[in-house]
Amino acid sequence: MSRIINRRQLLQTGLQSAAALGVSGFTLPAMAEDILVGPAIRDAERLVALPGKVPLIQVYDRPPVYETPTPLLIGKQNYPLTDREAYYVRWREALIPEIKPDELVLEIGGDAAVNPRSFTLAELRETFPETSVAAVGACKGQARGVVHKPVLGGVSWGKGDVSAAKWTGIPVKDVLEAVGVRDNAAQVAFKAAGITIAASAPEYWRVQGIDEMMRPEPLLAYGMNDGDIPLWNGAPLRLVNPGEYSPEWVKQVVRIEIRSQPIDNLWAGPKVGGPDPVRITSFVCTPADGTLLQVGSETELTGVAYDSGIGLAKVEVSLDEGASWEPATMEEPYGKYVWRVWHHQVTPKKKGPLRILTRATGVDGETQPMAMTEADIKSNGRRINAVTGYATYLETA
Ligand SMILES: Nc1nc2c(c(=O)[nH]1)N[C@H]1C(S)=C(S)[C@@H](COP(=O)(O)O)O[C@H]1N2
Ligand SMILES: [Mo]
Repeated sequence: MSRIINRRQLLQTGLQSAAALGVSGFTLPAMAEDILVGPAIRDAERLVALPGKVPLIQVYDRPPVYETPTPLLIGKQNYPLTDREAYYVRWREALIPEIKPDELVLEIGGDAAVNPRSFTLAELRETFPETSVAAVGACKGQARGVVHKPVLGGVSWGKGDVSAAKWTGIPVKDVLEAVGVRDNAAQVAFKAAGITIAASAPEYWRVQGIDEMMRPEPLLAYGMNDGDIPLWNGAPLRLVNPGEYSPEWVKQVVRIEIRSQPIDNLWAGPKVGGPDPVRITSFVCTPADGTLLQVGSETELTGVAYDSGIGLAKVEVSLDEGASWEPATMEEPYGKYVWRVWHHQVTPKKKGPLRILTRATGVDGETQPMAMTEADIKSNGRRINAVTGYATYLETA
Protein backbone atom coordinates (compact mmCIF):
# COMPACT_ATOMS: atom_id res chain seq x y z
CA MET A 1 0.00 0.00 0.00
CA SER A 2 1.22 3.49 -0.69
CA ARG A 3 -0.21 6.98 -0.66
CA ILE A 4 0.82 10.49 -1.57
CA ILE A 5 0.18 13.14 1.03
CA ASN A 6 0.34 16.91 0.59
CA ARG A 7 2.34 19.39 2.61
CA ARG A 8 -0.45 20.20 5.07
CA GLN A 9 -1.06 16.54 5.76
CA LEU A 10 2.68 16.07 5.97
CA LEU A 11 2.78 18.59 8.79
CA GLN A 12 -0.09 16.84 10.54
CA THR A 13 0.99 13.23 10.16
CA GLY A 14 3.95 13.06 7.88
CA LEU A 15 6.60 14.31 10.23
CA GLN A 16 6.06 11.18 12.22
CA SER A 17 6.47 9.20 9.03
CA ALA A 18 9.55 11.20 8.15
CA ALA A 19 10.96 10.44 11.57
CA ALA A 20 10.02 6.82 11.10
CA LEU A 21 12.05 6.78 7.90
CA GLY A 22 15.14 7.84 9.72
CA VAL A 23 15.20 11.47 8.62
CA SER A 24 14.61 12.75 12.13
CA GLY A 25 17.29 15.20 13.10
CA PHE A 26 16.83 17.03 9.82
CA THR A 27 14.11 19.62 9.29
CA LEU A 28 12.41 18.88 6.01
CA PRO A 29 13.17 21.84 3.73
CA ALA A 30 10.27 24.12 2.79
CA MET A 31 10.35 22.69 -0.72
CA ALA A 32 9.28 19.28 0.53
CA GLU A 33 5.89 19.34 -1.11
CA ASP A 34 5.24 15.66 -1.07
CA ILE A 35 6.62 12.67 0.63
CA LEU A 36 5.63 9.29 -0.64
CA VAL A 37 5.40 6.84 2.16
CA GLY A 38 3.12 4.15 3.45
CA PRO A 39 2.19 3.78 7.11
CA ALA A 40 4.39 1.87 9.55
CA ILE A 41 3.00 -1.65 9.50
CA ARG A 42 5.48 -3.79 11.38
CA ASP A 43 3.93 -6.87 12.85
CA ALA A 44 6.42 -9.58 13.78
CA GLU A 45 3.80 -12.20 12.94
CA ARG A 46 3.17 -10.94 9.42
CA LEU A 47 5.75 -12.10 6.88
CA VAL A 48 5.77 -10.90 3.27
CA ALA A 49 8.03 -12.11 0.44
CA LEU A 50 9.58 -9.64 -2.00
CA PRO A 51 10.38 -11.17 -5.41
CA GLY A 52 13.46 -13.36 -4.96
CA LYS A 53 13.30 -13.18 -1.17
CA VAL A 54 11.90 -15.52 1.45
CA PRO A 55 9.11 -14.11 3.64
CA LEU A 56 10.52 -11.39 5.91
CA ILE A 57 8.92 -9.10 8.51
CA GLN A 58 7.49 -6.16 6.57
CA VAL A 59 8.15 -2.90 8.39
CA TYR A 60 7.11 -0.68 5.44
CA ASP A 61 6.09 -1.74 1.98
CA ARG A 62 6.91 1.63 0.42
CA PRO A 63 9.74 2.29 0.59
CA PRO A 64 10.66 -1.39 1.02
CA VAL A 65 11.81 -2.01 4.59
CA TYR A 66 11.94 -5.67 5.68
CA GLU A 67 13.61 -7.23 8.67
CA THR A 68 14.90 -10.81 8.91
CA PRO A 69 13.19 -13.08 11.47
CA THR A 70 15.96 -13.99 13.94
CA PRO A 71 15.78 -17.78 13.23
CA LEU A 72 16.76 -17.02 9.60
CA LEU A 73 19.80 -14.84 10.38
CA ILE A 74 22.23 -17.77 10.53
CA GLY A 75 21.85 -19.22 7.04
CA LYS A 76 22.62 -22.58 5.48
CA GLN A 77 24.24 -21.75 2.12
CA ASN A 78 27.39 -20.09 3.52
CA TYR A 79 27.10 -20.92 7.24
CA PRO A 80 27.06 -18.84 9.44
CA LEU A 81 26.29 -16.05 6.95
CA THR A 82 22.71 -15.04 6.15
CA ASP A 83 21.31 -16.61 2.98
CA ARG A 84 20.99 -14.02 0.20
CA GLU A 85 17.23 -14.59 0.07
CA ALA A 86 16.89 -13.80 3.78
CA TYR A 87 19.23 -10.77 4.11
CA TYR A 88 17.26 -7.79 5.48
CA VAL A 89 16.16 -4.96 3.18
CA ARG A 90 16.06 -1.23 3.78
CA TRP A 91 15.42 1.55 1.20
CA ARG A 92 14.46 5.21 1.14
CA GLU A 93 13.76 5.07 -2.59
CA ALA A 94 10.22 5.25 -3.96
CA LEU A 95 11.60 4.12 -7.28
CA ILE A 96 14.24 1.42 -7.46
CA PRO A 97 15.38 0.80 -11.04
CA GLU A 98 16.51 -2.62 -12.19
CA ILE A 99 20.01 -2.14 -13.62
CA LYS A 100 21.60 -5.07 -15.47
CA PRO A 101 25.32 -5.53 -14.79
CA ASP A 102 26.20 -4.63 -18.42
CA GLU A 103 24.12 -1.44 -18.23
CA LEU A 104 25.94 0.09 -15.27
CA VAL A 105 28.07 3.17 -15.82
CA LEU A 106 29.81 4.40 -12.67
CA GLU A 107 30.77 8.09 -12.90
CA ILE A 108 33.56 9.41 -10.71
CA GLY A 109 34.05 13.16 -10.36
CA GLY A 110 33.87 15.97 -7.82
CA ASP A 111 36.03 19.07 -7.42
CA ALA A 112 38.76 17.11 -5.60
CA ALA A 113 39.09 14.41 -8.30
CA VAL A 114 42.13 14.85 -10.56
CA ASN A 115 40.83 12.98 -13.66
CA PRO A 116 37.05 12.56 -13.52
CA ARG A 117 35.94 9.59 -15.61
CA SER A 118 33.44 6.77 -15.81
CA PHE A 119 33.74 3.00 -15.74
CA THR A 120 31.49 0.20 -16.90
CA LEU A 121 31.27 -2.73 -14.50
CA ALA A 122 33.37 -4.80 -16.92
CA GLU A 123 36.06 -2.07 -16.93
CA LEU A 124 36.07 -1.94 -13.14
CA ARG A 125 36.50 -5.71 -12.99
CA GLU A 126 39.31 -5.71 -15.57
CA THR A 127 41.18 -2.78 -14.06
CA PHE A 128 41.16 -3.50 -10.33
CA PRO A 129 42.00 -6.55 -8.20
CA GLU A 130 39.01 -8.51 -6.93
CA THR A 131 38.75 -9.15 -3.22
CA SER A 132 36.16 -10.60 -0.83
CA VAL A 133 35.26 -9.79 2.73
CA ALA A 134 32.60 -11.25 5.00
CA ALA A 135 30.92 -8.71 7.24
CA VAL A 136 27.96 -7.97 9.43
CA GLY A 137 25.70 -5.28 8.00
CA ALA A 138 23.93 -3.58 10.91
CA CYS A 139 21.40 -0.79 10.49
CA LYS A 140 21.60 2.00 13.00
CA GLY A 141 18.65 1.87 15.35
CA GLN A 142 18.78 -1.91 15.39
CA ALA A 143 16.04 -3.33 17.61
CA ARG A 144 14.90 0.20 18.44
CA GLY A 145 11.24 -0.78 18.13
CA VAL A 146 11.61 -3.28 20.98
CA VAL A 147 14.24 -1.78 23.29
CA HIS A 148 12.37 1.04 24.94
CA LYS A 149 8.93 2.22 26.02
CA PRO A 150 7.70 4.62 24.76
CA VAL A 151 8.87 3.44 21.35
CA LEU A 152 11.79 5.52 20.05
CA GLY A 153 11.65 7.59 16.86
CA GLY A 154 12.91 6.22 13.56
CA VAL A 155 12.09 2.93 11.85
CA SER A 156 10.56 0.65 14.48
CA TRP A 157 12.88 -2.27 13.90
CA GLY A 158 12.99 -5.53 15.81
CA LYS A 159 16.32 -7.34 16.19
CA GLY A 160 16.62 -8.53 12.58
CA ASP A 161 17.78 -5.34 10.86
CA VAL A 162 21.21 -6.92 10.73
CA SER A 163 22.58 -9.71 8.55
CA ALA A 164 25.94 -11.15 7.52
CA ALA A 165 27.26 -11.82 4.03
CA LYS A 166 30.45 -12.38 2.07
CA TRP A 167 30.86 -9.50 -0.38
CA THR A 168 33.03 -9.62 -3.49
CA GLY A 169 34.20 -6.51 -5.29
CA ILE A 170 37.03 -4.02 -5.64
CA PRO A 171 38.57 -1.73 -3.02
CA VAL A 172 37.14 1.81 -3.11
CA LYS A 173 40.66 3.06 -2.40
CA ASP A 174 42.03 1.60 -5.65
CA VAL A 175 39.34 3.33 -7.69
CA LEU A 176 39.88 6.68 -5.93
CA GLU A 177 43.65 6.44 -6.44
CA ALA A 178 43.21 5.62 -10.12
CA VAL A 179 41.09 8.76 -10.59
CA GLY A 180 43.45 10.83 -8.44
CA VAL A 181 42.67 12.48 -5.10
CA ARG A 182 43.59 16.17 -4.63
CA ASP A 183 45.14 17.35 -1.36
CA ASN A 184 42.02 19.30 -0.45
CA ALA A 185 39.74 16.23 -0.64
CA ALA A 186 37.54 16.08 2.48
CA GLN A 187 34.76 13.64 1.71
CA VAL A 188 33.62 11.00 -0.73
CA ALA A 189 29.95 11.11 -1.68
CA PHE A 190 28.06 8.13 -3.13
CA LYS A 191 24.86 8.54 -5.14
CA ALA A 192 22.27 5.84 -5.70
CA ALA A 193 20.42 5.30 -8.97
CA GLY A 194 16.83 5.55 -7.73
CA ILE A 195 14.47 8.32 -6.70
CA THR A 196 13.77 8.78 -3.00
CA ILE A 197 10.49 9.31 -1.19
CA ALA A 198 11.32 13.00 -0.50
CA ALA A 199 10.29 15.35 -3.30
CA SER A 200 12.79 17.93 -2.05
CA ALA A 201 15.66 15.45 -2.18
CA PRO A 202 14.98 12.92 -4.93
CA GLU A 203 18.67 11.96 -5.15
CA TYR A 204 19.99 9.62 -2.48
CA TRP A 205 23.51 10.57 -1.43
CA ARG A 206 25.58 9.46 1.56
CA VAL A 207 29.03 10.66 2.48
CA GLN A 208 32.15 9.29 4.15
CA GLY A 209 35.34 11.05 5.18
CA ILE A 210 38.21 10.72 2.70
CA ASP A 211 40.44 9.03 5.32
CA GLU A 212 37.71 6.50 5.99
CA MET A 213 37.50 5.65 2.28
CA MET A 214 41.28 5.40 1.82
CA ARG A 215 41.41 2.45 4.25
CA PRO A 216 41.82 -0.94 2.53
CA GLU A 217 38.49 -2.41 3.75
CA PRO A 218 35.71 -0.45 1.98
CA LEU A 219 34.57 -2.29 -1.15
CA LEU A 220 32.48 -1.58 -4.20
CA ALA A 221 30.75 -4.95 -4.21
CA TYR A 222 29.12 -6.74 -7.15
CA GLY A 223 28.88 -10.22 -5.58
CA MET A 224 27.25 -11.60 -2.44
CA ASN A 225 27.79 -15.05 -0.92
CA ASP A 226 29.44 -16.27 -4.15
CA GLY A 227 26.41 -15.24 -6.23
CA ASP A 228 24.81 -12.09 -7.55
CA ILE A 229 23.64 -9.36 -5.19
CA PRO A 230 19.83 -9.40 -5.05
CA LEU A 231 18.25 -6.23 -6.47
CA TRP A 232 16.87 -5.53 -3.00
CA ASN A 233 20.39 -5.51 -1.55
CA GLY A 234 21.82 -3.10 -4.09
CA ALA A 235 22.65 -4.80 -7.42
CA PRO A 236 24.62 -4.24 -9.50
CA LEU A 237 27.11 -2.31 -7.31
CA ARG A 238 27.03 -1.28 -3.67
CA LEU A 239 29.35 0.11 -1.05
CA VAL A 240 30.35 -2.20 1.81
CA ASN A 241 32.32 -0.88 4.79
CA PRO A 242 33.20 -3.78 7.12
CA GLY A 243 33.16 -2.98 10.83
CA GLU A 244 31.00 0.12 10.38
CA TYR A 245 27.24 0.54 10.69
CA SER A 246 25.55 0.14 7.32
CA PRO A 247 23.56 3.35 6.60
CA GLU A 248 26.48 4.55 4.48
CA TRP A 249 26.71 1.27 2.55
CA VAL A 250 25.01 2.91 -0.44
CA LYS A 251 23.19 0.47 -2.74
CA GLN A 252 23.03 0.83 -6.52
CA VAL A 253 25.95 3.28 -6.61
CA VAL A 254 26.06 5.16 -9.94
CA ARG A 255 28.14 8.24 -9.06
CA ILE A 256 31.03 8.94 -6.69
CA GLU A 257 32.28 12.45 -5.93
CA ILE A 258 35.60 13.25 -4.29
CA ARG A 259 34.78 16.60 -2.71
CA SER A 260 36.49 19.43 -0.87
CA GLN A 261 33.14 20.64 0.56
CA PRO A 262 30.18 18.78 2.12
CA ILE A 263 27.38 17.95 -0.26
CA ASP A 264 24.03 19.69 0.24
CA ASN A 265 21.60 16.78 0.37
CA LEU A 266 18.91 15.82 2.86
CA TRP A 267 20.04 12.21 3.14
CA ALA A 268 23.76 12.88 3.34
CA GLY A 269 23.23 15.33 6.19
CA PRO A 270 25.45 18.22 7.16
CA LYS A 271 28.29 16.14 8.58
CA VAL A 272 31.03 14.08 7.02
CA GLY A 273 30.18 10.46 7.80
CA GLY A 274 32.23 7.84 9.63
CA PRO A 275 34.09 6.33 11.23
CA ASP A 276 31.21 4.72 13.04
CA PRO A 277 32.27 1.30 14.36
CA VAL A 278 29.63 -1.32 15.14
CA ARG A 279 29.20 -1.68 18.89
CA ILE A 280 29.63 -5.03 20.59
CA THR A 281 26.23 -6.76 20.52
CA SER A 282 24.73 -10.21 21.19
CA PHE A 283 21.31 -11.77 21.09
CA VAL A 284 19.42 -15.05 20.82
CA CYS A 285 18.34 -16.17 17.32
CA THR A 286 16.57 -19.42 18.21
CA PRO A 287 14.21 -20.09 19.75
CA ALA A 288 12.44 -16.95 18.48
CA ASP A 289 10.90 -14.50 20.94
CA GLY A 290 7.56 -15.77 22.19
CA THR A 291 8.37 -19.48 21.78
CA LEU A 292 6.71 -21.80 24.28
CA LEU A 293 9.14 -24.04 26.22
CA GLN A 294 8.37 -26.92 28.56
CA VAL A 295 9.36 -26.65 32.21
CA GLY A 296 12.04 -29.20 33.07
CA SER A 297 13.10 -29.94 29.49
CA GLU A 298 16.39 -28.78 28.08
CA THR A 299 16.40 -26.27 25.23
CA GLU A 300 19.38 -25.11 23.23
CA LEU A 301 19.70 -21.36 22.68
CA THR A 302 21.62 -20.36 19.54
CA GLY A 303 22.65 -16.78 19.05
CA VAL A 304 25.09 -14.38 17.45
CA ALA A 305 27.62 -11.91 18.83
CA TYR A 306 29.62 -9.35 16.88
CA ASP A 307 31.61 -6.14 17.09
CA SER A 308 33.59 -3.87 14.79
CA GLY A 309 36.36 -6.42 14.21
CA ILE A 310 38.25 -6.15 17.49
CA GLY A 311 37.40 -9.74 18.50
CA LEU A 312 35.18 -11.42 21.07
CA ALA A 313 36.40 -13.00 24.29
CA LYS A 314 33.12 -14.45 25.61
CA VAL A 315 29.34 -14.51 25.52
CA GLU A 316 27.38 -15.06 28.72
CA VAL A 317 23.75 -15.85 29.42
CA SER A 318 21.65 -14.87 32.44
CA LEU A 319 18.25 -16.25 33.45
CA ASP A 320 18.05 -14.16 36.63
CA GLU A 321 18.15 -10.57 35.37
CA GLY A 322 21.93 -10.39 35.49
CA ALA A 323 22.46 -11.63 39.09
CA SER A 324 24.48 -14.55 37.71
CA TRP A 325 25.95 -15.34 34.28
CA GLU A 326 26.87 -18.62 32.60
CA PRO A 327 29.37 -18.80 29.74
CA ALA A 328 27.99 -19.85 26.35
CA THR A 329 29.93 -22.12 23.97
CA MET A 330 31.32 -20.13 21.06
CA GLU A 331 31.89 -21.48 17.55
CA GLU A 332 35.18 -20.71 15.77
CA PRO A 333 35.31 -17.27 14.12
CA TYR A 334 34.43 -17.22 10.41
CA GLY A 335 36.09 -13.87 9.85
CA LYS A 336 37.07 -10.76 11.71
CA TYR A 337 33.98 -8.74 10.71
CA VAL A 338 31.40 -11.53 10.95
CA TRP A 339 29.32 -12.59 13.89
CA ARG A 340 30.24 -15.61 15.98
CA VAL A 341 27.60 -18.17 16.62
CA TRP A 342 27.22 -19.36 20.20
CA HIS A 343 25.11 -22.03 21.94
CA HIS A 344 23.83 -22.49 25.45
CA GLN A 345 21.55 -25.09 27.09
CA VAL A 346 18.81 -23.91 29.41
CA THR A 347 16.27 -25.86 31.45
CA PRO A 348 13.44 -23.61 32.65
CA LYS A 349 12.38 -24.42 36.21
CA LYS A 350 9.08 -22.61 36.59
CA LYS A 351 5.97 -21.78 34.57
CA GLY A 352 5.37 -18.32 33.13
CA PRO A 353 7.35 -15.67 31.32
CA LEU A 354 11.10 -16.22 30.98
CA ARG A 355 13.41 -13.33 30.15
CA ILE A 356 16.86 -14.25 28.89
CA LEU A 357 19.75 -11.78 28.84
CA THR A 358 22.95 -12.21 26.84
CA ARG A 359 26.18 -10.25 27.12
CA ALA A 360 29.22 -10.27 24.85
CA THR A 361 32.68 -9.11 25.95
CA GLY A 362 35.51 -8.22 23.60
CA VAL A 363 39.18 -9.17 23.82
CA ASP A 364 39.74 -5.52 24.79
CA GLY A 365 37.39 -5.88 27.80
CA GLU A 366 34.62 -3.83 26.18
CA THR A 367 31.20 -5.21 27.10
CA GLN A 368 27.53 -4.42 26.56
CA PRO A 369 25.99 -2.03 29.10
CA MET A 370 23.07 -3.51 31.09
CA ALA A 371 20.64 -0.70 30.22
CA MET A 372 20.33 2.05 27.63
CA THR A 373 22.14 5.28 28.45
CA GLU A 374 20.55 8.73 28.22
CA ALA A 375 22.67 9.34 25.13
CA ASP A 376 21.23 6.18 23.54
CA ILE A 377 17.68 7.35 24.21
CA LYS A 378 18.36 10.91 22.98
CA SER A 379 19.73 9.57 19.72
CA ASN A 380 16.69 7.28 19.24
CA GLY A 381 18.82 4.22 19.92
CA ARG A 382 20.96 4.75 16.86
CA ARG A 383 23.86 2.76 18.30
CA ILE A 384 22.01 0.80 20.96
CA ASN A 385 23.68 -2.35 22.34
CA ALA A 386 22.23 -2.57 25.87
CA VAL A 387 21.81 -6.09 27.25
CA THR A 388 18.24 -5.47 28.39
CA GLY A 389 17.35 -4.05 24.96
CA TYR A 390 18.19 -7.34 23.26
CA ALA A 391 16.47 -9.53 25.88
CA THR A 392 14.64 -12.63 24.65
CA TYR A 393 11.13 -13.28 25.96
CA LEU A 394 10.00 -16.90 26.06
CA GLU A 395 7.01 -18.58 27.71
CA THR A 396 7.17 -21.75 29.73
CA ALA A 397 4.33 -24.18 30.36
N1 LIG B 1 20.38 3.34 -2.28
C1 LIG B 1 20.24 3.15 -0.96
N2 LIG B 1 21.25 2.59 -0.30
C2 LIG B 1 21.13 2.37 1.03
C3 LIG B 1 19.97 2.77 1.74
C4 LIG B 1 18.93 3.39 1.01
O1 LIG B 1 17.91 3.78 1.56
N3 LIG B 1 19.10 3.55 -0.34
N4 LIG B 1 19.88 2.54 3.08
C5 LIG B 1 21.12 2.31 3.83
C6 LIG B 1 20.80 1.73 5.12
S1 LIG B 1 20.16 2.79 6.29
C7 LIG B 1 21.05 0.42 5.42
S2 LIG B 1 20.84 -0.16 6.99
C8 LIG B 1 21.56 -0.51 4.39
C9 LIG B 1 20.68 -1.73 4.27
O2 LIG B 1 21.19 -2.62 3.32
P1 LIG B 1 20.34 -3.84 2.83
O3 LIG B 1 19.03 -3.32 2.27
O4 LIG B 1 21.14 -4.58 1.84
O5 LIG B 1 20.05 -4.68 4.05
O6 LIG B 1 21.64 0.10 3.09
C10 LIG B 1 22.10 1.43 3.07
N5 LIG B 1 22.16 1.79 1.69
MO1 LIG C 1 19.95 1.62 8.20
